[in-house]
Formats: sequence, structure tokens, C-alpha cells
Amino acid sequence: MRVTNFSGRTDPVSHAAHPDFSGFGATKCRTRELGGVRGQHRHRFPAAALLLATGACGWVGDPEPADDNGIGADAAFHPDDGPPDAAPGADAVAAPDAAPDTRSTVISADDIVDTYLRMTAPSFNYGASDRMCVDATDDRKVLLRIDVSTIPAGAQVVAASLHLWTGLAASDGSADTFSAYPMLESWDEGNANAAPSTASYSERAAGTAWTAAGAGIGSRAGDAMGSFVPVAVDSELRIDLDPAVIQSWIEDEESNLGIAIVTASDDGACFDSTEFATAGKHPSLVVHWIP
Ligand SMILES: [Ca+2]
Repeated sequence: MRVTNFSGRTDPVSHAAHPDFSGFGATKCRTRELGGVRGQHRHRFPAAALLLATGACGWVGDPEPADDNGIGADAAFHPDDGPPDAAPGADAVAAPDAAPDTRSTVISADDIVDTYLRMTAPSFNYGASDRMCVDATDDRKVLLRIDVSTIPAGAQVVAASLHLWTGLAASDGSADTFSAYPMLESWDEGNANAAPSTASYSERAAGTAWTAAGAGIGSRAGDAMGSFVPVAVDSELRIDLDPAVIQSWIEDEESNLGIAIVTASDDGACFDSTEFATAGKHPSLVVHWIP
């Protein structure tokens, strides 16, 4: 397993030490090869990546652990004995041999642009806002575009998840369902903060209107690529996304026009953007893939 750091590089790592492994947050990985530099590197990546990563720590780029065949180091096993899963209890343990050579890439805010649209301020851009909101009340929608070009051509995406942090305010969470949709038209992030510019609710770029105002269906797809309920405030959300969509972005970079996050609820939610002061709360995308 290789884990990609925030600059988008994919590195073989050892998780011999991961004292912080208790869920979301930071974990320490001993990086074995990073441009020839050895030492401690702190990676932030979510529990899902950790679960895969820790399962793989000993078997890519590391000496083979004694129990790599999944039957335990003390079991007498010889090549002529037949498959290792004949050993008692072996079925209860996920044998590393059964997993493909899965890599994980964490795409950080450096490779993400984001903004949101608001019907009641139809000419305003929020590209520089440090928070972004989704709400049916004034048809607010978040737009994100994530550059996946650090994942090599030919990669087969097996899973992907978008990570967003909800804001601090009590009203920043919602008990209702929000969904992510692939965008079908290009748009500018912009660099305004609640001031006239684009993208806006009316225009996806300067002088170019959306096919459907506010990134409506037609400007975005009608079929969701993932859904979630952002019930807790100031919390990291893991939003599982349809891996086929990420796959299509890798195979055809031009098709990657981003994601719209939409809700039908009048109980909206707000999220920290890539401009938020705390980098650890920026949006990110975790992609698990096999070469
Ligand atoms: Ca932004």
C-alpha cells in the first residue's frame, strides 16, 4: 500500500508506528522513501484510508512479515501443503494475499477549488469564502473540483470518498440528506467573497450563463454520486462517492468538471472551504486504486 501525502505524491510507507490510530485525524507514518529522504512524516488521512493502510503496512515496501500468508507465524506451512486457508481459523482473518495491491491517494486542498452559489445573490461569487453552504431555502449549492491527475493513467479506482468538515456554528449541521452530483459544465472558482464575480448563481464564467441557473440539472447530472447527512457540527464527514465517476475523470481529464453538493432541505449546512484557516479541515478526496 502506498499512501499519498498532501502534495499528491504516492509513497511507500510503513505504519510501524501509528499511535494516533483512533479514527479520523493524524497518524504518523515512517516514510521509507520520499525523494531519498528518510524520517518522520505526518500524514492526515481518514479512518477508511487507515484501515486499508494499516492492513498493508507490512507488505508493500517492507520485509515480508512472518505471518504474511495469513495463517500465523507459528503455523507449519510448506508450499506442498495446499492453500493456506486450509488452516483452522484462517477464514476469520483477512489474508493480505487476498487483497490486491491497493494504493491510496489523498488529494488535498492544493488540488481542489471550491465555491458556492446563492440564488438570492445571483451575481455574487464566493470563491474566496472560507465557508460554503448548501440549503434549499435560497438554493445554495457547493461546487468542488478536484484534480485527480496525480493518479496514474490505467489505475482502477476501487473506492473514493470526499471529506468535508462542517462549520462551527450550531446551524452548520443538518439532520437531512445532502447529495453530490457530477457537474456537466465547467465553472470558475473565482476569488470574490460575497461580491459580484463568477462563478455565480447566474453565470458559470464571466459572460456565460449556466444552462440551468445555479448549477441546476442540465448543468449538473441528475443522478447522485454519493449522499450523506451532515448532522454533527465541526466534524469531518466521509462521503463515499461512486468510484466509476472518479474512474471516468482519470480516463478523461476533460470530463472532470467537478461536483455539486445539493439538498432539498430547508435545514441547510455549511462546510469549511479550502480557504479555511485550519488546513486540517479543508476538503480532501481519498481514492483507493489498483495499478
Ligand atoms: Ca474557494
